Amino acid sequence: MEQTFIMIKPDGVQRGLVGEIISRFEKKGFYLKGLKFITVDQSFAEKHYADLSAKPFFNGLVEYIISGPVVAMIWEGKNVVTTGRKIIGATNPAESAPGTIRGDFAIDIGRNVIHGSDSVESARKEIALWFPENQVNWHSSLHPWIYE
Ligand code: 3AN
Repeated sequence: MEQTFIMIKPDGVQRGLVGEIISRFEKKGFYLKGLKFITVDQSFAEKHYADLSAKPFFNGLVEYIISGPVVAMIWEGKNVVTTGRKIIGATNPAESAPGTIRGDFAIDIGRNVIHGSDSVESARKEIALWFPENQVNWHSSLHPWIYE
């Protein structure tokens, strides 16, 4: 089944939003397949954001991501990449709808609380980068109550 990479950024951790964010993905019916609480270094952050290396905000973005611990997660479920992005909301919190994570908890684009993969292909790459040791294999008993 489809998987996505979700990361609660240092501001989300510092502001005590970890439980709230995990809860939103759990309540939707997605399965948590991997989770780690880590502080990454500069070269790792530059790899994660390699696609944005030409952007003027790149250095600030890397500094922000390495400024404290993050919660890195793998979530699984039907259409989880696209639906996960909807739960998160638009990149710029000024444009993210109320009810989304960024719409409810963020103001500034450079402090937007959470990251979610933007395609199945980037999810695959990000999961390989953040979880090189692979993931715990388990099946949730919720399955028959969530899917037809
Ligand atoms: P998303 O995280 O919604 O996929 P991307 O991939 O375009 O958005 O941007 C990655 C991260 O870069 C964003 N989460 C945000 O923190 C930061 N970012 C994007 N655009 C800007 C900007 N104009 N100024 C500062 N930071 C930005």
